[in-house]
Amino acid sequence: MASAAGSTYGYRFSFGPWNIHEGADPFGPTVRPTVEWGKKLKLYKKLGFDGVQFHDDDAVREVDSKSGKQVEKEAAEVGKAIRGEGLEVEIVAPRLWEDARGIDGGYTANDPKSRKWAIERSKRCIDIANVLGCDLIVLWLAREGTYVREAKDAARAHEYLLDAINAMLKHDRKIRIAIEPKPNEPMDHAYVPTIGHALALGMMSNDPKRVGGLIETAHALLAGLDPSDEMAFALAAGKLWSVHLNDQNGLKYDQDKAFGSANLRQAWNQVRVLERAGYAKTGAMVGLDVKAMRTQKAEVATRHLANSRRIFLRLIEKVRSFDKKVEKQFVDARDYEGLELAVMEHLMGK
Ligand code: 3MF
Ligand code: MG
Repeated sequence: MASAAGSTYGYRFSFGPWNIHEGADPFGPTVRPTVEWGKKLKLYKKLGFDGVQFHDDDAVREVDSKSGKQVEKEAAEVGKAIRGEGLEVEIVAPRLWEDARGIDGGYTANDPKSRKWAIERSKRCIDIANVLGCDLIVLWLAREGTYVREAKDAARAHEYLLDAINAMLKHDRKIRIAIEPKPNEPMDHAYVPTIGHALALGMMSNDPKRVGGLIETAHALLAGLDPSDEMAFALAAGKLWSVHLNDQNGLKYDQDKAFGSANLRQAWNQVRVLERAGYAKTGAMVGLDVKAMRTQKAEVATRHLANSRRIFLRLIEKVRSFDKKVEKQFVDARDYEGLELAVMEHLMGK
């Protein structure tokens, strides 16, 4: 059975420091003490993880108010601590949505000063990634959308997004950008809701080779789409550069539940698609973006991470042990009812 110490079948896992959190929600305050970064860092290997996902300001606090030199100095210290743990930085993402200048979106804000700030901040993010030895920038376009359609010129907004992407690609000739689509929340409608939108935008950029995607399970489900098909689309284009595996119970707020906990069959299909495409061999990591339940006590508030990883590895075993001959027979006979039952029996442990 897969455990933290057991085989990972060639897969490597990552999570972000925000995935160990104080349990606040929109209706109540924090319920667990803050775990300081140094302690979180020590938990990575213990929980079976190899990679750290960062926002720029997870790595360097108050990045806007510091000089470029200071930012790089602090990033270098963080990088050293990470390497000291035998870990690597998988991604760095500019966190534009917590700053007052990003209220109306950063890249697509109507105020040109905000747009300029967003691009400058994204360049700082790239500088931080460079110091951390990471070439992958993730863009979750949180507030790049509208509550009210008439509030922005949507066609123009896509040009602004391209301006920002092109400025980032120009700032550093080696970095790659993975767009993380999400259809809504915090906005009523976001401009890049699916991987199709993300990759199309990348193709319109000045260097399409360096723009790809990160697919989060919950985000695909919120768009009413099947996460495994979203992943397959990106994989077919050679553009699935990371994933945020988690789960989501229907069309409601973004839940970030433990992977497979709400939709086991869909989780199996995501794992199947990754496995069949040789995702592990591409060098990309299996990122998780999961939240602990608010009810969870502090001492067990990392279980959601270990559990998601375990469910992923158990599903790898299930994918590998599914009888390919039986599968082929049902497919050849076009007996998809038979195929479905075979899958269900397999998942139920027959
Ligand atoms: C929001 C998300 C984000 C991104 C993160 C990294 C806070 O729904 O999924 O998590 O994953 O910002 O890009
Ligand atoms: Mg995410």
